[in-house]
Amino acid sequence: MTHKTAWIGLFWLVVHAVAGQNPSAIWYRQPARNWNEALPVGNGRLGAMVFGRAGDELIQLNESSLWSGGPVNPNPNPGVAKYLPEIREALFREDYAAAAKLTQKMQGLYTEAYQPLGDLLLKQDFSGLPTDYYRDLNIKTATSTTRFKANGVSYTREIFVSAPDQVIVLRLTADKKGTLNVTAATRSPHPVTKTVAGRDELVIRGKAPAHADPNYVNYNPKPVIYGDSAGCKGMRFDWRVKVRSTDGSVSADTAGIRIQTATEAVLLLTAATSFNGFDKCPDREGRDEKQLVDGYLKKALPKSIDAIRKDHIADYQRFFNRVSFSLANASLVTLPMDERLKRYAEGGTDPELESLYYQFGRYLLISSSRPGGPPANLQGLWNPMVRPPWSSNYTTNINAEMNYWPAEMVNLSDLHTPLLTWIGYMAKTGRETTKNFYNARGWTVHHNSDIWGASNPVGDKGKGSPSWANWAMGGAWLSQHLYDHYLFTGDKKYLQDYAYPLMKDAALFYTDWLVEDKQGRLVTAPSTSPENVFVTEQGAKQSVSVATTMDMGLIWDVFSNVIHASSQLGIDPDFRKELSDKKSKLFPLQIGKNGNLQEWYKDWQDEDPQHRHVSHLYVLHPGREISPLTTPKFADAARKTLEIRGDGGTGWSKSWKINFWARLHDGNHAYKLLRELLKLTGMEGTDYAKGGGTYPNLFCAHPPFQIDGNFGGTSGIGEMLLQSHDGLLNLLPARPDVWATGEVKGMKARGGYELDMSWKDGKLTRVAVRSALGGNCRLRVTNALKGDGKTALKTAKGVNLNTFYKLPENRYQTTTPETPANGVWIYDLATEPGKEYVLVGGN
Ligand code: FUC
Repeated sequence: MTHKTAWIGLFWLVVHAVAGQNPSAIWYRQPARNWNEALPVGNGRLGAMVFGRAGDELIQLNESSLWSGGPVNPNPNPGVAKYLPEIREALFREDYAAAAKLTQKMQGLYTEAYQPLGDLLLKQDFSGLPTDYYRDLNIKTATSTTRFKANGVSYTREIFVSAPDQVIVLRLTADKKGTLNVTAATRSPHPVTKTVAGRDELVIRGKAPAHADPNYVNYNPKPVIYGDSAGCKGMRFDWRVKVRSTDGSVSADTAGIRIQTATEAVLLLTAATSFNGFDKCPDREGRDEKQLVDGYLKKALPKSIDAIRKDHIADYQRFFNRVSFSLANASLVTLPMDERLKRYAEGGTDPELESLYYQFGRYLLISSSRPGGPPANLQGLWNPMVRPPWSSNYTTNINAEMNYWPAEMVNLSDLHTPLLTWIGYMAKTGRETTKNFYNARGWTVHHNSDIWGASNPVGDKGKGSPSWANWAMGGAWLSQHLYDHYLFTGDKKYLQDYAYPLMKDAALFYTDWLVEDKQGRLVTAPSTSPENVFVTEQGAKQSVSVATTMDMGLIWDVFSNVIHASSQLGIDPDFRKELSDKKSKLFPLQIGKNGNLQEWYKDWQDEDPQHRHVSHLYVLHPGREISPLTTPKFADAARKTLEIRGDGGTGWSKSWKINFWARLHDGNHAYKLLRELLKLTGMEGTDYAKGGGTYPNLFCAHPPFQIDGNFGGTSGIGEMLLQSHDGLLNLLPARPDVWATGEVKGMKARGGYELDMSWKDGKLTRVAVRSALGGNCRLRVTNALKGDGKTALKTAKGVNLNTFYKLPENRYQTTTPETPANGVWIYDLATEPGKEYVLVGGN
């Protein structure tokens, strides 16, 4: 070995060692063998999955507004409202089969599907196999790097997606002058035209399908349709690949751009679509996508790569750096991620993997959900398929909301806004839906939506199962997001001008949707418990009945929130009174013969007692009707329900269960499920290929990949560390024993509080509370704290006067959150806006 190769060898060792030590790097020793090993980068709008292959690199690309279809048909199945009285009649004579048949008639069309843009392919010819291979995703800088050695040259590829400059930047370098020879080609799953601009730019133009069937619909001869004779549907896109700079020679034809004898090359990629809003024909009324792309390139091209990178990192870190989280203890940080997950699944200790997973959820939200764009969909931003699983759309019976559970608490409130904005669009189509399908006022969304704000019950006019298609509760669940954003930020203007009118109109729908049963209780009919099936006394398997627990819980929630919001705003006293009256007449929560919280109207058996949906526990999480601090008897019943449901389940189901157990203050059980969520799956040649868990790239496996499980996992960890939904701030309410020592900084709580917490050997040692809105900050902790001299802590007494912590009327409440308990300290801290308070404990 010459001195030189020895030095290069040492250099690689150092690079690897340093990268391996970096707790923010997700790294590997080999390229991705499939999509679930590729690494996601994105700026909310433009996304890429980087495979990191040496000789034939594949970078799969997305643009967040590229969907099939066009504006919804507001009345796709006219006249079906006439079935509603018949359905109710059948339900009240307990003829569930007849009710289900009629309910199925009340269906509209399926949603459209999120579309891929295409692939960038980089070809480099080498003799022999590359060595010294390394690739990573650094979530501290939102950059992915691939390095390898071939023909005695070290090549590096760096890729990041800039939000300030709206371009994907790809920088290719060789460590020996003139040894970079590469061809960049493109392909798209859609029909496109390719042209060359100048000698260094590819222009790819095409159209998304006018319609794409969901992947589970298989009865149409043409499931994907391109072209719309009306000139409305079929979104146009314009995608460019341009060599920004290189010291080599460049030539291009439609087969690709060739860069030769270079040492460095910087490629800029960007794209735009003609999407012009949920209610505009993307073709005829579309935006000028060419002009948009030209604008992005014009702005980015004069900037140096260092300037683009600097602005990208600053932009990304203004979100990412708001929160830090670390757990003490030995970890497997020096291993590549696939190896690390494997060791973890075998029982290895890796607290840094757990904190990284939490931060990875934040990374994904920052990368897939930016104001102005559509919300993160079922796969966030990343999808290679024209007919992706479940259309990669918004499933509102759990998945779309789960994506945004962490947003407020992980200090990314501003990235919640894409969902909040789209709720407004869904409400617009939703008003037509309630009128046309039910002759009702207000709005709602059924279990599926898309970029067009679809809200009708899907099912293709009678072909879908009512167990999922006819669930009319999306408006209630989404309204919780509208209100939580207010509770965390205290933004009254937003509440008054935007959120409250939408929440009020959602509640209005439910005032029409509820009917009285024979005993005068208010019930929903028809009613389902997402996607579950019950077994009647006669042994029949049915899904449509009356007043499921989830329905009642969701209506309790939206009514409670509208009551609170209207009193905060000092408006609508009559409506408030109506909602209060109706709330007190809602069909009650029931405890079943097994001590569980009942899912159904009657104490029926489930067809599948371990069904992945645990919809009736909505009241525990993300709802707040049940809590160990206010309704202990019902919290015990919820626990029993979870025990019966079991710990199994798909990715998102396990994530939800982490949140449930955290809300039951059982950190060890939540932690057990977190470990299971992180179970490596989908690896070729291992035993981990069964069931849900985590892919080598840290994406959550339903399977297939759904991003909800990632976000639900981050939210679950958040709920283990801090809760603020039931009358006070509960610090470390579900800390597992193994997280004995740690620190989290920058978490948010309702009422505009931001918290830092450090703990050692299970005891809080330092808490910093930053108050944005002032008011009484009531803290529940499990060891004594005292002010640091300037700060006065008082033992909490009476009702918390902070209005953000006012508990709704709750007929199941038997105790108050401030009730003294063994091993618990509850303090009041008077806060002023803009001030920080430091509390110390532990001695
Ligand atoms: C619901 C779930 C499925 C899947 C789909 C996207 O229908 O029941 O498991 O997550 O949404």
